[in-house]
Amino acid sequence: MTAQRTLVLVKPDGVARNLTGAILARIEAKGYRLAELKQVRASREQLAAHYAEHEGKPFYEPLLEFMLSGPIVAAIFEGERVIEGFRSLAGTTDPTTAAPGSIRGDYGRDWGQAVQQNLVHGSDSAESAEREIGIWF
Ligand code: IDP
Ligand code: MG
Repeated sequence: MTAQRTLVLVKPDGVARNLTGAILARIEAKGYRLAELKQVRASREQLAAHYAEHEGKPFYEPLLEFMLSGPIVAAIFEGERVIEGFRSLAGTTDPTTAAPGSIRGDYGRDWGQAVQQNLVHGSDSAESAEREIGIWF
């Protein structure tokens, strides 16, 4: 069996704050292999596909606007249980209360639109990972 894959996005806040290298370094340091990497400007269509599960929620439109606001770095990382391993490194969704030591806990906070600017995305299941990798690569 090939090692598990996950899609990681460094969101526009992470790129704008020059945290891309620091974030990728944490994932590599945990032992996951960087398989693909690129910087992109997302299209609305890509984001609508990526965030389809959230369509209709109050934060959906502002989330798309945020994700369109600047470059994103997309990566594929590989390794045993990398999906849950990266979600643990990222920390919980709300950066204000994400555990210190996690990416969101160490670098994130509420900048005015609570929860939204939380630096990273990581796939939440093997099915999501394959679907999302198809959107970005
Ligand atoms: P996750 O990124 O931890 O998997 P999801 O619930 O899948 O969290 O939400 C997707 C993204 O939508 C979050 O990472 C965050 O940027 C944004 N988001 C989630 N909940 C809220 C909210 O209540 N207000 C504003 N933005 C939110
Ligand atoms: Mg999610």
